[in-house]
Amino acid sequence: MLVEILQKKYNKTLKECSNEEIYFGLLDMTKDMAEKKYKKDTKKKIYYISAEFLIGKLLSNNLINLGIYDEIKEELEQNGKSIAEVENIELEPSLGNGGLGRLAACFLDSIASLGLNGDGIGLNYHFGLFRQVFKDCLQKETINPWITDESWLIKRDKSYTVNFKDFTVKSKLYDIAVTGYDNRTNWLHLFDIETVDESIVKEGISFEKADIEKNLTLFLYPDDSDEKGELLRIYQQYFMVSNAAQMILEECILKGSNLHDLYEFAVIQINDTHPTMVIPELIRLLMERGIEMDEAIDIVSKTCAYTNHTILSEALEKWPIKYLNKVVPHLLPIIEVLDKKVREKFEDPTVTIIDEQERVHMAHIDIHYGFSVNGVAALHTEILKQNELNNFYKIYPEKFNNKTNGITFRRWLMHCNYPLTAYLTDLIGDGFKKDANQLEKLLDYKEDTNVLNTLLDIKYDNKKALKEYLFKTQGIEIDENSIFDIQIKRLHEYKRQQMNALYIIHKYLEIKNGKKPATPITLIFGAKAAPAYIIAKDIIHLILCLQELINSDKEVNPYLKVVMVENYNVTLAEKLIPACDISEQISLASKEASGTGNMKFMLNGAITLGTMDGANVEIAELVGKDNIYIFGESSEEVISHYENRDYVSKDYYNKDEEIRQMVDFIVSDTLMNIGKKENLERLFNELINKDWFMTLLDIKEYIQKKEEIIADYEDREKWSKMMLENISKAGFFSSDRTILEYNQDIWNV
Ligand code: 26Q
Repeated sequence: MLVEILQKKYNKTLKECSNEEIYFGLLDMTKDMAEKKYKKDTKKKIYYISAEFLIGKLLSNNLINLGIYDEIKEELEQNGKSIAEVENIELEPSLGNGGLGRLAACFLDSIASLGLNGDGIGLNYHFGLFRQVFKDCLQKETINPWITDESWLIKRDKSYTVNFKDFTVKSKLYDIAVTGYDNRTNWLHLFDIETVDESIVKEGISFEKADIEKNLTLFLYPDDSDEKGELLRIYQQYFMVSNAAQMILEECILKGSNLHDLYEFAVIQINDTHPTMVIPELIRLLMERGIEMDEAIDIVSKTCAYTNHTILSEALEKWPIKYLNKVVPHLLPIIEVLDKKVREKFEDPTVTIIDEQERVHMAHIDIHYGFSVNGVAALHTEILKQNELNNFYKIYPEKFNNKTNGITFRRWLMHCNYPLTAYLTDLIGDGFKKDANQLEKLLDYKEDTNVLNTLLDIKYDNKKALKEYLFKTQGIEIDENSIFDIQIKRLHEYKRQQMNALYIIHKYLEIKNGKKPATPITLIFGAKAAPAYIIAKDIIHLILCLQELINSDKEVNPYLKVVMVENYNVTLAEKLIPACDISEQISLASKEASGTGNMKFMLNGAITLGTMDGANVEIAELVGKDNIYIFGESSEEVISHYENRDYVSKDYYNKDEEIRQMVDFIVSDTLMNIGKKENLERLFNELINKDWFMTLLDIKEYIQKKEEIIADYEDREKWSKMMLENISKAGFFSSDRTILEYNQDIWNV
């Protein structure tokens, strides 16, 4: 079929076509096949509204889900082509920051793969998140265009009118097919406006913020509470939810809803508070269509469910009324009524919608006017219930539920780790591809030396593949015979990349003093920092300085190597994760809601070095303490430090010689000669005077545990058994399981 398409499109044979031509041929073919798998809407449908969908490249995943990957791979090989090279042509849409956006993408895959009728609704950001480049050991941001003339986007003949205070815009809908694994096709609906003007972007990523009609869907906002341009963020959010609300009502009416029964036709999952304005917007639209306000509120409350992804209070959205009035004044009368009703019913001043500082608490709208509130890992949900949202839990215990996150095994095993998938299939059959729990069959082989050695061989091959890829794409050289220790995730102080950096200093000093590790260690980082997050950027600076120092020191570089990959994204994750030995999950306990990278690493046979935080807790329960390396203070202890304000980083610095040595190294001449005084000093001062995320609290135990895991790496048999246990137990973290739970407890479609 591909041959015919290429013949028609380019008048060439497969052999004669360039990789680019083959890519566009496959794109046509796949889009067509996916569209044919579309099935008519069922009575009730899921609408997953999210400001972010970090979908990654789509070609291979679509081929896998359509069941033709092997066939195409072979056909290409027979004609002297490589599917990997064809895949390289595709640009990655960076329509997400990190975990939350990637989760939304995994969920869409699972919803379709389980045959559920459910669409995603979001925005078509032209440049997505910024592209990261390193210069002088600093992060710089540039644009990241991903939309080409021919792409996965299907332009629809659908448009809605969205009214803002000073003007009106007409939307334009683009769809991307979401084709399930051997199952139906759903849609990801991305709204846009035609007047967006890409040419207004000047140096880097700066642009004129005022002209909304030209910039509304230019960029995705970085996950940063300091970031200015909050007005634009409100414009984006309202544009997204107004389109969503209009589309949902239209579809439900078409299916026979009289709107009084909306919740029998639609369930709306609100992904964090970014789409929260859908609640007042739906109420407004129902009232416009003749429904009394009280009933409209009731209908919407039975339709909307909310997922919380964070316990960092600074990341909870609170929009000043003043701002909302500038953008969407027509929502304020509704929000005021919602607030008034809360005040009538409850005396507690902490649960109001509007606070004394005239700010609207978006999460409070979701909790009062949605029927479900869920956290994303067992520990996270407990902390919401007992701490952060305790006052709400006391009012609505029945609304709270946990849905531990998951990942799609189609992308994070079958696609990214073809050799492991093939081997597993040989051993245990391919039942695990639809029923992830069948990975446990692998446990039958835990004493089988042959199997254990093959797992090590596959890992080694993946390490070699990563080495080649990094050399080709970034000019970085690494040693496949070293231990690959990887920390890849957004840069944030709570995730504590700075703690890992202090470990590097510790190791560097040890090697300088003549103590050499048995096996060389390669520490790999990947992380973007929000452009306005100063300390996060300083941490990148520190890591890049250490990279330069160590990699050019002949005494040290045979034993230690530091690599920070540029522009970490889904595509890079797919190469890094299968090659990883040690998975760094070292957030300050209680701060990482779940984490999903931790699950991807485990599934690919990496061993976790982590704190008892987020889903690490559940990983530890599943694999048992012999198959994971846990350190650090517990979430209860950490929470009590915050409550009592009794953590003083300076005390740890003063009391401990070893800590002092590591921290002082940040501002040593050695490092200042490479890096910038201003950045290094600022980071140094932050660590000894603030250290809000308690790096120095856990650093000693971290180093100890890391030395233990590195020592255990030498025992290849023990290590391979741990790998096998981790892979076997990863089934629980399939997003198919997560989605089945959402459907059973929340959606009921
Ligand atoms: C808010 C206001 C203004 C601008 C940006 C934002 C913003 C954007 C993105 C706030 C937060 C985010 C992203 C949050 C996120 O990715 N959270 C992660 O969600 C994952 C999926 O549930 C969890 O696994 C992670 O633990 C959590 O950090």
